[in-house]
Formats: sequence, structure tokens, C-alpha cells
Amino acid sequence: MGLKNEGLPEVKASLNELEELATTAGWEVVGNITQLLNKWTPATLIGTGKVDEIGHIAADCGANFIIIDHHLTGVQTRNLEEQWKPARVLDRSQIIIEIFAQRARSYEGKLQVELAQLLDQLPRQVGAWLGSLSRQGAGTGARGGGEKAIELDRRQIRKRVEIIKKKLKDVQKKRKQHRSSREKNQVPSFALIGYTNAGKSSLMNAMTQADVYAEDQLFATLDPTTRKIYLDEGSHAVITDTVGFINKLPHNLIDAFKATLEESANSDILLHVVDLSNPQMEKQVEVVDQLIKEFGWDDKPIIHVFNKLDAAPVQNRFRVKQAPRVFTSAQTGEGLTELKELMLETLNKLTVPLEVFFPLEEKHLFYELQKDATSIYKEESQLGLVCKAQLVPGLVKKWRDYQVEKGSSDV
Ligand SMILES: Nc1nc2c(ncn2[C@@H]2O[C@H](COP(=O)(O)OP(=O)(O)OP(=O)(O)O)[C@@H](O)[C@H]2O)c(=O)[nH]1
Ligand SMILES: [Mg+2]
Repeated sequence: MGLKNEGLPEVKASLNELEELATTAGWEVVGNITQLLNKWTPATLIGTGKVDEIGHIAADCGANFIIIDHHLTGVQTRNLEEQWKPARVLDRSQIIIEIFAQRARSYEGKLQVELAQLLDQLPRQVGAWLGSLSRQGAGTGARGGGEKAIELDRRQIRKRVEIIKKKLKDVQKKRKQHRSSREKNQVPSFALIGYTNAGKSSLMNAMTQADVYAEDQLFATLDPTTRKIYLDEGSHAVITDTVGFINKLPHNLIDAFKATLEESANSDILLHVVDLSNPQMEKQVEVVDQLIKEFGWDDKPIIHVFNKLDAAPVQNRFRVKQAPRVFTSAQTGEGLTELKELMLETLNKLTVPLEVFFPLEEKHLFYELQKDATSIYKEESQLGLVCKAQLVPGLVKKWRDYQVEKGSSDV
């Protein structure tokens, strides 16, 4: 069920996506209903007439779940479930969290999902309890016991939240160690980000010969994966594939998945992957841009990668305004060379050129410089080796003794 006090096309698109989410969760969608509303009814969100109508339709179809494309408070869920039983009621956030729960494979992923579930449960629980009280018209006498029970539940949830947070901290410490060794070695990093199902994992596979799970389903990826990527002879970098975004991504999930998102936060350059074939392309870009801002990633260089070129109507290319950009197909391989060139070019903007000369007896230093450089070329002569490399500014002084002076031409 979709509802909104905005335009109809937006509501329909969002509802289609909700259907996709339900299918992804493994459910069969038997029907959908849309209502445009100017104001909400506090107890049930939608008006009584509509509540009855949906109740009848759901009973006719034998629906087990009714999903509302809007946030529901605990009271509202409770009240609606009462009216629509035996069907259960979920809202958009809950179905997204449900999918994450089904997908989570790693220890860290599972902890993060459980944390999101608990954080989601806390406020709803109180609301639901208050809702049931007001329906029963319970007096203060009845309240005491219920209040204690709810407080006990809440205390237990909070306790569990603390335990999970601590476990997550331990896992994250290990991950940080990995990352800091990478950072010490100054390996430049890219992060694939973007709307779910845009083709991030497919691009990762196509560019690195990795074998990351890529599937036509929302949130196929939950755990981040990092691989080496060769952009050019003598250059080295890593690329991280991570969880996708969606419109109205639940905040509890964002909070719980902070560590996963940090993998992208720590990368030098973002690759914002967009599904060029999706009719909702602009809206999806907007959602991702908004999250980029919210996470404070907007000071990083961003390359826009318009993927699924093979499946997109030709005119979609003309709708694209973002720069720098590249059009790709992870499926056919089209545009991947251009993408790698653009990645290298962007990387080179973050680094500075260095020209050094190694006399014959110190030729082996080339290999050390290679480790520091994001790209390197060499020319051998009888006297030694001239190397042209790109380095992050901080590493240049290490090679000062070998640096070729500007204007000198005696090597
Ligand atoms: N036609 C076409 N399909 C593609 C292309 N790239 C990816 N796909 C398909 O799009 C679907 C989603 O691809 P993924 O790589 O899993 O997408 P993702 O962005 O990693 O998605 P999440 O991990 O769910 O966020 C899969 O069915 C891919 O086969 C492409 O260039 N062309
Ligand atoms: Mg993926």
C-alpha cells in the first residue's frame, strides 16, 4: 500500500520499488493500493473507510502481510494489525531490514542487522503498548504492571544493544588494522557506491576478475569486499564494493552499518554507479547524492559511472549532466577501458609527478619507488635509470636525493 501527499507518479514509482522489495524478501505480491492523502489519521495513518476497504481486499486475497510505504509508529502498527488480522503489518523500513536480515552472511553483517532490528524495535514497542492501553481504556491501575513489563523489555533490549555494539567494536578494530596497513603503504583506493541493483558488484567483477555475488535483486551485497585493481602498467590501487542505497534507507540501518559505510568513507575516490536503463535514474541519483552529503563524502572526487549502457534506451545518455562521467556496460565490457583511464586521471590529480635518476648501482631502488608510486615509467640508459612516477605529495621528500632537477638534461 502506497500513500503520500505528493504527486501520483512518484507514489507509483515508490510503490513499484516496494513491490520489488517484497519480491526480494521472497514474498508474492497479490495486490497494491494507492491513496493520496492530505492529512494523516494519528491512530491508523489512513482513514477508517480505507482501513475497512483494505481489510476486505486482504482477506479476499488471503494476504499474510500488508506493507505500508510510509513510516508507521508502534501505535499505528498495533491498531492496523488489530483491524486486519490475521495479516501482519510492516512498513518500508521493516521490509528493508528484513531483507538485510535474510542477506547477512558475515559475523559482522549479522551483528549489524541485529543492531538495526533492536534500534527499530525500541520506539515502536512503547508506542504499541501505549496504543493497546488507550484502546482498552485502561486506567492508572492497569498501567503500573504494563509499564514495568515494558521497562523490563526495554532494559533487555538496551542491554543487548550494548553487547552487540561492543562485539562490533572488536570486529571493527581488526578491520581498521587491515586498513591502516593499506594506508601506510599509501595504496590509493576507490569505492563503488550507488543505488541498489545499479551494477556495482558486476563492475567490480568485470574490472578485477573478482568473483563477487552479483544478482538481479535488491541488496545483493551487504559485506564490503576489497580487491586490487590494475589501472595501468606500473600502477596499483584497490577498489571496494559495498552495500547499495535506496530511497528512504532506514536510519537505524545507516547507524548500524556505520562500519561498512566507513570502507567507502576512507577511500580516496568515489565511483558513483548509476543504472542508466532505469526509468527512475534521476530520482536514484538524487537519493545517492543526498546520502553522500549526509555522510560528508562530498569533498571527495566523484566519478559518475552510468552503467547498463547495453540495456538503456539511446536517449537516456542525453539526460545525463554529471561530470566527470563515463558510460559502461559491465555485461559487454563496453566503456571499461575509458573508466579505468578516468580513474587513473582522477588519481593523478591527487598525486604529484616525480622524476628521479638512479645510478646503475642503485637501480634496485626502482622496486621501492614502485611501491610508493600510483604509477611509474622507466627509461634505462647506460648510466642508470630515469623514472617518472606519480606519488602522493607526502612521499616525495623521501626521494629528494635522487630527484632530477628541473631543467637539467645531463641524465
Ligand atoms: N544489462 C545489463 N545488466 C547489468 C549490467 N551490470 C549489471 N547488470 C545486472 O544488474 C543486476 C544487478 O547487478 P549487481 O552487480 O548485483 O548490482 P549492485 O549494484 O551490486 O546491487 P546491490 O549489491 O544489490 O546493491 C544483475 O542482474 C546484473 O547482471 C550491465 O551493464 N548491463
Ligand atoms: Mg552488489
